[in-house]
Amino acid sequence: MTPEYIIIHQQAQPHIAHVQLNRPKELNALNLQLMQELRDALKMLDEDENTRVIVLSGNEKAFAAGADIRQMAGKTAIDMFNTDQFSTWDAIKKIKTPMIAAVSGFALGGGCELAMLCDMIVASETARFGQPEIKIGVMPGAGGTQRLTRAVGKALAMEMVLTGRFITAAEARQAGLINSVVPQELYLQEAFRLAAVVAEMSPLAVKMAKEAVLRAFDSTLEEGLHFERKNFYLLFASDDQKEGMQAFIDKRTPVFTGK
Ligand code: DAK
Repeated sequence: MTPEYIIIHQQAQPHIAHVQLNRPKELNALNLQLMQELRDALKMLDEDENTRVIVLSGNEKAFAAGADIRQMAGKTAIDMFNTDQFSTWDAIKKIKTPMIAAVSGFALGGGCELAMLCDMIVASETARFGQPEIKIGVMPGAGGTQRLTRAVGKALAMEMVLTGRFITAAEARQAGLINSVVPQELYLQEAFRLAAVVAEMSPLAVKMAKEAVLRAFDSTLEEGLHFERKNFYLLFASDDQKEGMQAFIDKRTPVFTGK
């Protein structure tokens, strides 16, 4: 079925897919259907051998202004439990292909959390990041208190979560939340430039490196180092390791196959 609230550009550039959130009138508010469509698209692209990097964007006004408040407003705790939206978010967390968020305008609440689920964030100068859930009587529920705090530290995370203040792209860059800030007309171009650099690497090594970096968030240093070592050894079983090292010796560009 054709998705209603997202657009999938499968080979936007060689080896790069582009998924665009597309509920512009509601500033890409993340309703349940949108999140399910996004999960299905990302899983499909993750299984596609030709896709090495996924760029996720909204539009110029909004990456996403959060979960859909109208859809949540009347819900009880039991409704929330039965809907189990977390399984959708958990499935996105398991995507092995690197994801780059290209953010312009609002990335708020669940929108900021979705950007933080991506592996890198490129922002337009107009981007605004925030966790304003406190203003509507709740708190972040999809990683905002955890991923934001790990990225920007306690002081700024507390301020954003307890006051709902939005931060600018420049502040987000300085705090270490995002990778780069560019003029609005260039933010997608910059995301694709970064994606193209990653897409040139061995897709196997990229996935294993992503997995190992993410492991740093939920392991001790010793466990993380152990995990890193396992993936490092494993890559010596790949054609890409042989090709990459031989190409260096031959002074030529490697041709990686992901095998
Ligand atoms: N939900 C629903 N509709 C939204 C929306 C949202 N989050 N954000 C904006 N809209 C709608 C507005 O209602 C308006 O619709 P109409 O009135 O035209 O029909 C349209 O988008 C344009 O918005 P505005 O007229 O308000 O536009 P402005 O430029 O004046 O203001 C704004 C832009 C982004 C500052 C403002 O719209 C705003 O404050 N929006 C709400 C931001 C917010 O509070 N976000 C956090 C929502 S709570 C979970 C996972 C995640 C979450 C929860 C659970 N699980 C896995 C269980 C996440 C929760 C949240 O994100």
